[in-house]
Amino acid sequence: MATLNSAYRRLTAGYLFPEIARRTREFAAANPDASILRLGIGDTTEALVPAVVSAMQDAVTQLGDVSTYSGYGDSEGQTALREAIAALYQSRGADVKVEDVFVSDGAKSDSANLQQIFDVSNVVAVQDPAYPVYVDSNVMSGRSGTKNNQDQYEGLVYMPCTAENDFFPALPEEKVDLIYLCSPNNPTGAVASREQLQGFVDYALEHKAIILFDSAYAEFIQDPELPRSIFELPGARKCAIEINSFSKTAGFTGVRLGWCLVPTELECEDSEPGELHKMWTRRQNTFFNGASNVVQAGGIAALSDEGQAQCKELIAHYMENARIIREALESIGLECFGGENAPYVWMKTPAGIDSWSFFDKLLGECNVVGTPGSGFGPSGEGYFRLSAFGHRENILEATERIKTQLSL
Ligand code: PL4
Repeated sequence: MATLNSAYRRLTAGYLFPEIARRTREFAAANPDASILRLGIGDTTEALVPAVVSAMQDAVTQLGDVSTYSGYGDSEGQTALREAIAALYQSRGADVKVEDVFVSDGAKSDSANLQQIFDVSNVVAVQDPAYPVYVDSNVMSGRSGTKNNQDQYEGLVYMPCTAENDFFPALPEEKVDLIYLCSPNNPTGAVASREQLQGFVDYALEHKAIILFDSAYAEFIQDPELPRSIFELPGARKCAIEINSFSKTAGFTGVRLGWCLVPTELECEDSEPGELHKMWTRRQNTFFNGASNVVQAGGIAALSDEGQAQCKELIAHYMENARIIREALESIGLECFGGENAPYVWMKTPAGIDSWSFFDKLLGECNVVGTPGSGFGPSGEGYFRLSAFGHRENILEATERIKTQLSL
C-alpha cells in the first residue's frame, strides 16, 4: 500500500507565481478589454544575444552530422563550460576551482535539490521575505511543522529583512544549520556588503553550519565595492555553496542553464574532508543526466568575451527599466528600495494597504501586474515588488499609468 508524502499537506497555499498568473487570468477574463502589463514574474523578455544564438545553432548542426554527433555528457557539465564558469569567478578574485562547478538546469532546482545531502533534522534559516522555493521545498522535504498564526512554518527560522535593518538580517540568535542567503536579493533588491556576508561566514564556521548562497542576480550589481560571490570572502570555501544561473544575465529563463559551486573543502558537523563534495557528485550522477548539450554550448558562448559584452548590454537595458520604475514611483510619493543593484524595485504599499489588496488595486486601476510582498514571507506584508524584466515600451506605459491612474 503506497502512502503519500504528508509533508506536502503542510503547505498552506499554492506556489506564488502560478497564483499570480491565475489571478491575472481571472481578471483578464472578467475585463476582456483591459490591456494588461506584466511586471509581476521576473521573466526575461529581450532576445538571446547573437553570440549565444550562433553557438546554439552550430551545436544543433553538429548534432545533425554523424561525425560530430554527441549523446549523454557528464552530469557535472561539459569541462569547457565548467572551466569558463570557474574562470569568471577567478577573474574577480573569488576562490573557485573547476571541480567545484556543477552545471544544472537552473538555480531553482539546485536551491531545492541541494538539501538532499543534508539530514532532514537540520534547522533551516531563511531571509524573510525570500524567493519562495527555499521555504516551500524545505516544508515539502519534511524540515518544518505546520504554519503558525504568524504565518511562519514551525521549525524554520525566519530572519526578518525590513527597512529597519536595510533588508539584511541579523545573525540568528539560535544555532541553525542551513542558511539561505540571496544577494542581490529577490525580492527586496538589497545587496549584502562584504562585512555583512563575512558575519554570516564567521557564524557558519563557528557553528559548522552551511550557507546556501543564491547569486542569480550577481551580474546586476553596479557598485564595484559590493561582493558578487560569497567566495570573495575568506573562509567561505569551508562553509558555503553558491547557486547561480544564466536565466537573468543571458535571458535563459526558457532555455534553462545554471550551476552551483560545491567546494571540495566544504564541511559540516559530521562530515569527513571532501565528503560533501563527493556526496553532491554522487547525487547528481544518480539523479541528473546533465544539461542539454545545445544549451551548454550557449552557456559557453555567453561567457566568451563577445557574449559577456552582449549580455552586459542586456543587463544595462533591464537596469534602466529599474531606474525608470523607481523614479516613477518616487515621483508620486511612494517609498522605494532596490532597483539600483538589482532588477527588482521593492516599494512600501501606500496608506498601509496589505500586499494582496494593493495587487488588486494596481491591476484594477492601472491594469498592471506586480507581486505582493507577503507572497515572499510574512515580513514582506505591506510591501510590493515590481520587476524590471520588460520591454521598454511596456515599462514606460506601465509607469505612466501608475503616475496618472493610481489613486493614492
Ligand atoms: C518564476 C533568487 C523569478 N517560474 O531560472 P532559474 O531556475 O535559474 O532561477 C530561478 C530563481 C532562482 N533564484 C532566485 C530567483 O529569483 C529565481 C527566479 N525568480 C521571480 O520572479 O522571483 C521567477 C519566478 C519561476 C520560478 O518559480 O522560479
